[in-house]
Amino acid sequence: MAYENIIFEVAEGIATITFNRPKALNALNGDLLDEMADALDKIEEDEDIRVLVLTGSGDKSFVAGADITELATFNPLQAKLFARKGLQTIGRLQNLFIPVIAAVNGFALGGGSEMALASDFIYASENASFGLPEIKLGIIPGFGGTQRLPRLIGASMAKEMIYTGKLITAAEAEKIGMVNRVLAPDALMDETMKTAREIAAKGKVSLRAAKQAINSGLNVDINTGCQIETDSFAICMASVDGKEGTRAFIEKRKADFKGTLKD
Ligand code: DAK
Repeated sequence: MAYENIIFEVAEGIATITFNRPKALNALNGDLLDEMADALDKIEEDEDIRVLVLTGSGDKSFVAGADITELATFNPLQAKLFARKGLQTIGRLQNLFIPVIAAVNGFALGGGSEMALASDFIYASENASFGLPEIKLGIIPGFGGTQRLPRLIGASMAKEMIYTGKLITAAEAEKIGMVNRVLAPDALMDETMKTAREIAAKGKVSLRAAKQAINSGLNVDINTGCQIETDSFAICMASVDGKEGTRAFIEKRKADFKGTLKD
């Protein structure tokens, strides 16, 4: 599939999807979601890809939400199809085997904030802003924002943001634990890639196990969560990477993780 609404690149085991509709501040339309689904298929099929980075083209916007111009044209069936596409794509991001980092370089509004929230963590440039402004359009978030935001920053903070639709700055987002780091705009991608490379050097099986244990554990009681962790730990110990990591420590050398899920 040829991409017109995203740029998909892979280098050093790191895939990057750049939302690329700068004239509409990278708003999410149906075609973009189709292209993203195709790129996620490629990522899932490629054993060598260890980390996914999401960002927006230009310096003004990550994603300014769902494409309101397109939304306004939908009949109920089209609205349902769009909602299904978006939910599937965002669900796939959250459950992708590899870690996903959102490098937010400007507006992350509505579906854009929701896309970032489905990533494993967020780095933001100083000029980034976040918000779920759907209430101003007479609707509510539909790509999981009412669920993921309260889990991340607490119900009170999330309710204030969702009920008012107000935007918050990157600094405020960092203060409430929505973003991990705030960086100068020209340092955002360098620092994101630095972290992506650091993660990419780890074992793919253990990264997957850690992501699965954390994500699944957040939705269950702590005893069940610890059981999930135990099962995931056992899988790591049986893996090539688990054996290599412990052997490398004993032999006082750097571990050479193969990153394969096949063994
Ligand atoms: N959609 C389409 N075009 C957009 C857009 C958007 N979300 N945001 C910006 N643009 C376009 C503008 O129309 C403008 O186009 P031209 O007029 O140049 O043709 C261009 O991008 C530049 O925008 P502005 O001229 O407005 O730039 P400013 O710097 O003045 O303002 C802004 C930037 C981001 C504050 C402003 O553009 C803005 O408020 N944009 C809308 C943000 C917003 O409300 N986002 C939330 C969208 S609703 C669902 C699932 C999900 C959703 C719904 C349902 N289900 C599962 C059912 C999601 C809903 C949303 O995300």
